[in-house]
Amino acid sequence: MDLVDRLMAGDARALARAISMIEEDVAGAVDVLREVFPRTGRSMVLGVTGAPGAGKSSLVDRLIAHYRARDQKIGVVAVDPSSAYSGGAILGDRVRMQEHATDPQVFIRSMATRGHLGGLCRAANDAVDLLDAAGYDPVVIETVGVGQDEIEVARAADVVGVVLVPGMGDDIQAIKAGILEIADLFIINKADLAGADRLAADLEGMLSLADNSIAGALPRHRPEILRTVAVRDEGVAELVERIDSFFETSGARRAERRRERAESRFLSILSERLVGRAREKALPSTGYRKTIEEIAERRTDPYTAVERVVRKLGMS
Ligand SMILES: Nc1nc2c(ncn2[C@@H]2O[C@H](COP(=O)(O)OP(=O)(O)OP(=O)(O)O)[C@@H](O)[C@H]2O)c(=O)[nH]1
Ligand SMILES: [Mg+2]
Repeated sequence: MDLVDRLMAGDARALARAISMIEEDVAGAVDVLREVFPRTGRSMVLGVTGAPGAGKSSLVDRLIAHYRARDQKIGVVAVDPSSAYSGGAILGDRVRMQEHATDPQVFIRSMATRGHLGGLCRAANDAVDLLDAAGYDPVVIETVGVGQDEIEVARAADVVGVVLVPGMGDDIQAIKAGILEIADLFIINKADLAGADRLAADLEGMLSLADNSIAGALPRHRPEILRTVAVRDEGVAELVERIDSFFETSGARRAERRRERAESRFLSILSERLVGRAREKALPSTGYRKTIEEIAERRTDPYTAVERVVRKLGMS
């Protein structure tokens, strides 16, 4: 059997191998994706994002237990965009979710990148497709909230849970506008710590303001606020219930999101390819460095430099 057949038959090693191929961007990775693609779009994709240390992995660990109790096969992709800068990988997650490491119905994978963030975003989307094709449902994407990147990754999800922690003072101010737009559920984790009530109240206030200012194509669903204590499994059963009901009732929004996702995937692959071709064809590495130098020294403006490349490609 070839890799794709094995993957779709539920062989976890084949799945792991395929994800590595995507991560390493090796030849053949695209063929794998092309082949699995018609078998994707069936799983519920759940995004879990929040600040470093908010308890995302602990929460996901509990979610795994709940979905397993319902006999669902669950896949987790943990993405850490910040590790792109340090070049490190995510070590904690393996440990945090170790309890499930031997369960063949649970697949956990951490992803980091050696290249650029756009690449990580694409790889994460592709990994979700592979897990979906392999029959994992739900597929969870855990991303660390460090900036715009996790918002991009979370966009790949059907349901997005934003994890917050009480007692961080100006936490609310730190919530970026983009997060507000993508959040379907706010999860106040570590609700055992002081300040959960205040955080909930602040959040309510912020959502009321946002109700009046965010205009969307569809009537805006007001995100619910839930409380959990992941380490004690408190509030997690309710969270699973809210996720289910959100998924069931958000068909129109989900369809819209899937279209947005299709568009952003298409455009990002297109631009990656076009830039790649441009550099290959019109800017051999010496030419590339020379161009950057010229712009840096302000001998050429960036628009003219790009125009030169476009002309050279016969595209203008
Ligand atoms: N008091 C308390 N501690 C918690 C709770 N949930 C998680 N923790 C602790 O918070 C710490 C961070 O938990 P993680 O699950 O690793 O958090 P994370 O958001 O995945 O962290 P990163 O992936 O590093 O961003 C751990 O020491 C957990 O034991 C909770 O509900 N209450
Ligand atoms: Mg984590």
